[in-house]
Amino acid sequence: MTKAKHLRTRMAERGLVHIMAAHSPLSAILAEDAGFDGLWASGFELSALYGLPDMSLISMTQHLDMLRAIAGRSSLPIVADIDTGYGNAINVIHAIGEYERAGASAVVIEDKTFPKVTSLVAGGRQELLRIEEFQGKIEAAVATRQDSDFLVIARTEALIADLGETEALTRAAAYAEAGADMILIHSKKKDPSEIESFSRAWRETVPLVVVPNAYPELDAERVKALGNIRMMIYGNYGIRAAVTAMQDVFKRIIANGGVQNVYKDIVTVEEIFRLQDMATTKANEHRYLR
Ligand code: SPV
Ligand code: MG
Repeated sequence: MTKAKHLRTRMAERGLVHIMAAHSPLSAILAEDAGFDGLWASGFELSALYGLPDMSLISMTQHLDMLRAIAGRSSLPIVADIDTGYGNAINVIHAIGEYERAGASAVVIEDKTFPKVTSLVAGGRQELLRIEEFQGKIEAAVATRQDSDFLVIARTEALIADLGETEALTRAAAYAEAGADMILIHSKKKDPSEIESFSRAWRETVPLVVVPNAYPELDAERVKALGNIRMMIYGNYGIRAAVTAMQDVFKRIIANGGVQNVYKDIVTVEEIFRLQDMATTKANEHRYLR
């Protein structure tokens, strides 16, 4: 069974899958250990890893390189965040081939113009494509995929752009008509009211995806009660967790003039060896180095 088929099966069986953001193979290994159903190859997280804002500054090649490295160290399906698809429908055709070959099981394409501006920043310049143009991009993605289980997820930024629920519903329905397997509805509101209202108003059979970054209190129980959301993506939690831990430890080392206090609060080197699968390398050394 392909990873894409596995992801679809899991959604059908469990009703809801939990997808964790990964910005590196190591964060992917940690997400798999923790029990997530899949990985989100997040543009925001990779941009932050490079110390850059998430504004189409990271190239497709950089994102693909990281996705390949992640796919090489994790058995989980990967949902690739391909932003606007790197241009028009022709760029999308190229991107789908590249991402499928790199090991992605799904892509999310958003209806913003290129270059995009990250969704949650205050006062962000949020410009949307014409509906017909974005439908062409979705149709191109669907027609290009080789594996029919590979998911094409259309993301509307209508609520992010303050265009209101009616526009969001119109766009989502148009993208479903163009062949999208799922609709990602994004919101920057601090509470989930916009998402819950959209979900209740959504009458199509195409299921929804949410990213509870701005509205953290929308948990799995509330999502399940809505009935048409099949995927939750924890969009920036990997990089925020890493930053929290590093900021704390780095500050304490400076404050304490050494590592004499922090060493017991961080994982051992042996734990890193485990994550690196050092045991296999040791066994290979024993077997092959003569
Ligand atoms: C990402 O993780 O790159 C996302 C989610 O697209 S958000 O940053 O909240 O828009
Ligand atoms: Mg993104």
